[in-house]
Amino acid sequence: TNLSKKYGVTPPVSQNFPTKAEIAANDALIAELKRQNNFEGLEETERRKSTLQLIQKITVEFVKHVSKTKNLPQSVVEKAGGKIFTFGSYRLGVYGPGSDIDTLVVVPQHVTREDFFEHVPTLLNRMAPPGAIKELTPVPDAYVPIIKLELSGISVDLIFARLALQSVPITLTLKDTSILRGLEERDLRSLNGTRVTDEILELVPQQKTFRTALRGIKLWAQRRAIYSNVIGFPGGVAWAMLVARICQLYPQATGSVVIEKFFLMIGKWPWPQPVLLKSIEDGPLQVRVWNPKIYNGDRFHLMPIITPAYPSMCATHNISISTKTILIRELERGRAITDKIFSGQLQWKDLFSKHTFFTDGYKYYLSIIASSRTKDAQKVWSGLVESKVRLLVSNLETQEAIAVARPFNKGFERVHCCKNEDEIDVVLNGDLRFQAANVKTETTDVAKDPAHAAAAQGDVDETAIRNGNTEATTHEDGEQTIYTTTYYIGLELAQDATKKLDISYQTKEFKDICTGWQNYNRDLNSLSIVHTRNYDLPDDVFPPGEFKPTRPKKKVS
Ligand code: 3AT
Ligand code: MN
Ligand code: MN
Repeated sequence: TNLSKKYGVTPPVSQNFPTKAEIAANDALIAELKRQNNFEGLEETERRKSTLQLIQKITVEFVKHVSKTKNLPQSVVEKAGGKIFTFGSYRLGVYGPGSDIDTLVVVPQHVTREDFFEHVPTLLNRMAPPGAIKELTPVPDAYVPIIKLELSGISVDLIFARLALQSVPITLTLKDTSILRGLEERDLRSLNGTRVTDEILELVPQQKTFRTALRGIKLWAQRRAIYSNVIGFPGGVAWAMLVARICQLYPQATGSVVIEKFFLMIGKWPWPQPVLLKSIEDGPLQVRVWNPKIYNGDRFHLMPIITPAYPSMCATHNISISTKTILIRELERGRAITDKIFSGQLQWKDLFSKHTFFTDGYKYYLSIIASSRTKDAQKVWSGLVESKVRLLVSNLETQEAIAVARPFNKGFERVHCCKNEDEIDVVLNGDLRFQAANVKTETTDVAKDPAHAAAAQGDVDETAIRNGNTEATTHEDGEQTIYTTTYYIGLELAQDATKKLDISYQTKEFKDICTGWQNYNRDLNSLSIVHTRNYDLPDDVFPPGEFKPTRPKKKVS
C-alpha cells in the first residue's frame, strides 16, 4: 500500500478516512460474504499454495528436459529456468471454494508449445502424488490453448507462453512491454491475462479494500445474472476494473464505502466515456490498441472499460443496448439498496438477493435450443451458439415492438433419451417430455470450459474448433441420447407497440449465422428457436422455493 502515489487518470474524489459507521458496515459486509460461503478455508488455501509449488517444480523440470533433448550447451540448459504466473480470481485474491487456479507457464524460446502439450501431461502424472491428478484434458486447438486438470481436488487451467529469451529466471516479471517483442499472437494472448491482473493490482491504492469490494460486486453481479462476457454483460476482468477505478477515486475508503460509491458513480457514469485505470500506453508492437478516434468499431462500444496493460483493449465490446439497459437498472437498484444499508433499513443480504428473471421477469421468452447427438459435439456447438446469442439480442433490439431483449447469462444443459426420430424431433424443438431421469440440470459455466472458451471466441480463429467424437450414442435398445443447451431471452415489449411482433427475419438470420459455422454438422447438431410463455417455462429453471408464474385464469362470465 502506497498512499503517496497517485492512482488513476484524475485526482481522487475524496481522501477521507472511513467513519466508525462505515467500518461497521464493512465488518457486516465481510460477515455476510462469509455466510454466503464466499471465502474458502485456510486448509484449502494452503493446498492451493502447495499445488502451485508443485506446478512450478514441474515447469522447471519440463524446461530442463526439453533443453537437454535439444542438445543445447550445458550453460544454457542450466540457466533455462521456467516460471509460472497466475491470473483470474486466484491472482486477484477473490477466489472462493469452487474457484480454479488460472496458471500461466512461461518458458524460454527453445521450448515450444508442442513440447508443452507433449511433456507437461507426462510430467504432471509422474511428479504429482499418486492419484492426485484427475481429468487431465489438453485442448491444444483452443483460441487460448490450454491443459485443464484437477490436481489434489483443485481445478487448474494451465496455459502457455514462450518468450523470445534464452532463459526465464524466477525473478522475471512480465511488466515490461519489451518482452512482447517478436512473440507469436497466441503467446501474446496467453500473457495478456497475467499482465492485466498484475496491472490492476498495481493500480489500486489498497489491495485489501479492493478485494473485499470486488467480492461483494462479483457476488451481486452473479446473483443478478449480469455476469458473463460472452452473453453481453461485463465478465470478471471488467467488474474488477470498475471496482479498481472506484478504489482509485476513494483511496482511503473501506470496502463497504467502495461498494456504495461504485453504485453511485458507475450508475451515473457518462457513457460512452471509457473507464480507464491509467492513460492508454503505446508500445512496440504492430497491434491494435483501443482508440475510438482511429477505429470506427471502437466508437460503437456502449460502456467501454479498457484494460490497463499494453495493448489496451475494450473488455466490454459485447455489451448491447439491452444489456446496458439492464445493467443501468441493476446499478440503480444497487444504489437504492446500499443507501438503505447505510441508513440501517436494509442489510447486505438484500443486495445479494437473487434475480427474478424467470419468476417475475417477462411474459414472453425466446428459447434458443442448441442440441447434438453426442456430448463432445454438444460442448463445442453449444459454445458456438452461446457466443452468437448477443448478435440475436442486438438484432431484436432494432424491432420497434421490443423495448428490451434480455439474455439470461447462462445456458441450461439437459439430457434426453429418445426411442425414435419422432421423439428426437420434439426434443430438438424444446420439449422436455423425454428428459432422462436422474440427470441433474446444470447451468453451463462457459468460462470454465476450454472447448467453450474456444468457441466463445467465435469471431476469431474458428478453425481451431473441431467437433469431437462424431459417433452418436445409440443404446442397445435403440434409444438415442440427445444433449440440449437452452439459452433464454426475456422480451420486454414496447408499451406503445402498434406493430405485431414478427421476429422471423431475426431468428432466421441468427440460425444462418450459427449453422454457417464451418464445423456445423447437420447430422449431429441442431438449432431451434421457440416462443415460450412464462407459464410454459420448464420446471427446472425454478429451484426449490421458487415458483413458476401461473396461467391467468379465464374469466367466467
Ligand atoms: P473463478 O473464481 O475461477 O470462478 P475467474 O475470474 O478466475 O473466476 P475464470 O477462471 O473462468 O474466472 O477465468 C479467468 C480468466 O481466464 C478470465 C479471462 O481472462 C480468461 N478467460 C476465461 N474464460 C475465457 C474465455 N471464454 N475466453 C477467453 N478467455 C477467457
Ligand atoms: Mn479462475
Ligand atoms: Mn479458469
